[in-house]
Amino acid sequence: MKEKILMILKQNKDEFLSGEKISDEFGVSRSAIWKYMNVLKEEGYEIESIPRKGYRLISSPDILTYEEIEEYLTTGFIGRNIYYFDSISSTNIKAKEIAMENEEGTIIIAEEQTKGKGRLGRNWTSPKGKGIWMSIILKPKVDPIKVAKITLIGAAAVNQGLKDIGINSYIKWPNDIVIDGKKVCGILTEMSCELNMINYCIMGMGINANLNESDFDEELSKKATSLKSITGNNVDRKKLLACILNRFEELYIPFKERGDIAKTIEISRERSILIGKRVRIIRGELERMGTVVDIDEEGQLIVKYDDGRVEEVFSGEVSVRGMEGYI
Ligand code: BT5
Repeated sequence: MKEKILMILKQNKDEFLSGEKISDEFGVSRSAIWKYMNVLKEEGYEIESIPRKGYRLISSPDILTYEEIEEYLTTGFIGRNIYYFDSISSTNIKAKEIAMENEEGTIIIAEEQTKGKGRLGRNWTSPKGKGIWMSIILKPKVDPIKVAKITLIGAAAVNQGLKDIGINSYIKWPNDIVIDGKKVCGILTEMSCELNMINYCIMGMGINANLNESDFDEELSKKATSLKSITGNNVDRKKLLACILNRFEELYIPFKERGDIAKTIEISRERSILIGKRVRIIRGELERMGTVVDIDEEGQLIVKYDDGRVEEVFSGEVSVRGMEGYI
């Protein structure tokens, strides 16, 4: 009911809605409406109430609930079912817990993660109300070996979503988005599968929207930054989130239906920060130097090693670093 009242307030923004009208529309008492209004106010909605005139929505809080992003969403199924948390250990962990009983496209989103995860057991800094920390539940009927491609689709979607709000970024294959040589987004894809069938796949995205430099410790601030630091302004997290989800669905549907990632590869190449660069490819203890030549049709990185050999690097468990540091 609270969501319905919020919707009608939003639809009539700038106008007063009488308690009677809301009460007739939804068949609840006027005192119940008054209580819902108070709950909304506690959540940060600014609502003016004047006797005999009614209620008027003045402003909405900066939170990433379905009600707040819906107006920007154009998707069919991605982001149409959202679990929203003020604080959580990790959205990927929660997504795994509820993946089996929720449909594809369901999203878990939190204002803060207390145990945000990176790849290979690393941590992900996720302070409250400043980033976009979310996981998407996916159930593609493809061979489990193809799941690494979902990370590439995610990266391309973030790059395009940023472009939609006027921010230029680069893709650092396979899972980072980079601006001014620093990381603004990381992606962690995990899955549960049987021999040749995926039960579910979780794509987690962390986007540093409005973090301040002081949100990163000294070590991290050498390689991480936020959209706010780059643009000098707070970005609209609601709009950005919706743009990313819209772009993700566009790129994911051809993959899900026909295994087609042509558009994703086109974006990955065009916006690649690695092609032409000298890099270190790190696999466990092993480190090799080479130059990135291309990204192939399957989304593999083509590297020419210093000994002259050319190899395809499959995203799996490698880290790619620049000669001196992160890039
Ligand atoms: C990643 O791992 O980049 C994947 C990050 C995925 C985070 C999302 S948030 C929502 C969802 N729920 C989760 O629990 N996780 C996902 P990796 O490539 O391993 O990079 C991790 C490294 O990035 C760390 O070791 C740090 O050096 C650095 N790092 C940590 N927090 C960062 C941040 N907020 N911004 C940029 N770099 C960060």
